[in-house]
Amino acid sequence: MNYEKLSKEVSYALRHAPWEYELEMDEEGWVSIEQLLTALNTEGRFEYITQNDLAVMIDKSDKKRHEIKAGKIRAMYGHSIPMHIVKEEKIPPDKLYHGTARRFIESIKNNGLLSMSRQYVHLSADIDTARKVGLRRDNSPCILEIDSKRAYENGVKFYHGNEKVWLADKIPSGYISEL
Ligand code: HQG
Repeated sequence: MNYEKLSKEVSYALRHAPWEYELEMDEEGWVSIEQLLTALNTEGRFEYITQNDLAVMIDKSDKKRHEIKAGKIRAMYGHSIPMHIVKEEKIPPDKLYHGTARRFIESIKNNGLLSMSRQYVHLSADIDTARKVGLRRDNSPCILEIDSKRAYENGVKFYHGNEKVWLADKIPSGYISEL
């Protein structure tokens, strides 16, 4: 089984296009594993996929992107679908980080960090993770430090993604500095 390819397709289904797979998603992003397996196995792009394959996929992945609970599966972050996915609000650590391309810095300084095509701004718990995120878009990414303590105290909401990924609403530029 190509678990990386499977993870990409499951992320696509759960973050961006559940309707293409006829999935009923609840407001926290959960879908029935049975529905997902039926769609994937009907499509026939993979060998026959079982619930255990989904568990192995999550286990082998470099990042914790999905979670399984009580016969359901969901993406932990990354959503772009029109239906709002409710995330658990959480008090952030004092500092968070965001790795991005140098070409976006000017706009981020002017407009703050925006969620762009996703539902939330994505932040990293540590600099190393932020650098990896930034490397997706720039060979020499820029790492931004977010004064999340002050932002939180002033009413910016933060949410749990996974142990490395934090989510937030718009971060105004006054809380952002370049490392
Ligand atoms: C940028 C991956 C101009 C922002 C990663 C980013 C992450 C602005 C891009 C997760 C802006 C959006 C999310 C502004 C933000 N002007 N550009 N005002 N505000 N941007 O992919 O954070 O492997 O939606 O800097 O590792 O890069 O898929 O967000 O460059 O955890 O599991 O707009 O996706 O995880 O890009 O990445 P994205 P992201 P997976």
